[in-house]
Amino acid sequence: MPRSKKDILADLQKAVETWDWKLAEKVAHEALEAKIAPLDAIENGLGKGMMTLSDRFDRAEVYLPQILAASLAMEKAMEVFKPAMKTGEATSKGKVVIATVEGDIHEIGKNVVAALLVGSGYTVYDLGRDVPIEKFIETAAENDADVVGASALMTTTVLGQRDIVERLKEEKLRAKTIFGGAPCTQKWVDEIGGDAYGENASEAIEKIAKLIGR
Ligand code: B12
Repeated sequence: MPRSKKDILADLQKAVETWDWKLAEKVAHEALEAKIAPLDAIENGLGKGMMTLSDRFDRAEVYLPQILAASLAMEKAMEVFKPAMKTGEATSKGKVVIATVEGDIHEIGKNVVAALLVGSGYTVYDLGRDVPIEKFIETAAENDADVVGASALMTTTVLGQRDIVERLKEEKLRAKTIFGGAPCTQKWVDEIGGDAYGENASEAIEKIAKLIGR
């Protein structure tokens, strides 16, 4: 008997929480067979697992090796979902450059946002993690990007987001900006003159749609 969507999502969450990449891969395939939308599975299964694990890490109940193993489980499952996320839409909803700023190797949240953007029909230039500010600017200029998004997970690297706003202005590029990551807040984005703040991936998608306005 096929399992319910609720059970499958719960198992995706569990696979990340228990850093079990074999389970993550297996249940990701099961989710596709059960016709669960990849975006749903990523946000409400895998993503939830990473969020609860983050909280446990903050309470020192788990440590970096477990977090690393959980990231791997998440990545393995994302690989399974990726081919199913090609939208097939003839026209792109807009061009978005996204990456994690220089000095910062955290990429799980950025990957979730990028995956949701691809799945929602945007053309995404995902530059990866630990990306120099100039690379954001160059890519935005070369592709006439509509939006530049940057993730920063540390109080030290969040400053890179401010540099992006400044450099885009200096180069007179038309791209709007959106920022996210643990130390980033609406207040910070207002302070640096950014255009939007995304607390989570769904909010990121919503706000990017507004920024592009088509
Ligand atoms: C996973 C993790 C790691 C993994 C990263 C694996 C990977 N491939 O990404 C590993 C183990 C490698 C790691 C390493 C380190 N980490 Co770490 N890590 C975390 C942890 C536990 C969870 C982050 C995460 O993935 N969350 C799950 C995702 C889904 O959530 P998210 O990232 O917040 O993303 C969501 C939103 O923020 C938003 N969002 C994210 N990006 C963007 C971008 C845009 C444009 C938008 C709109 C929205 C958006 O949408 C996402 C989806 O909902 C956090 C704790 C925390 N509370 O965040 C610490 C944390 C970020 N790490 C921390 C530290 C200190 C480090 C290390 C320096 C540790 C060390 N001593 O070596 C190194 C970093 C080295 C470096 N130069 O970068 C600190 C940072 C403290 C600070 N100074 O600010 C934290 C806060 C832990 C802590 N409480 O101390 N880490």
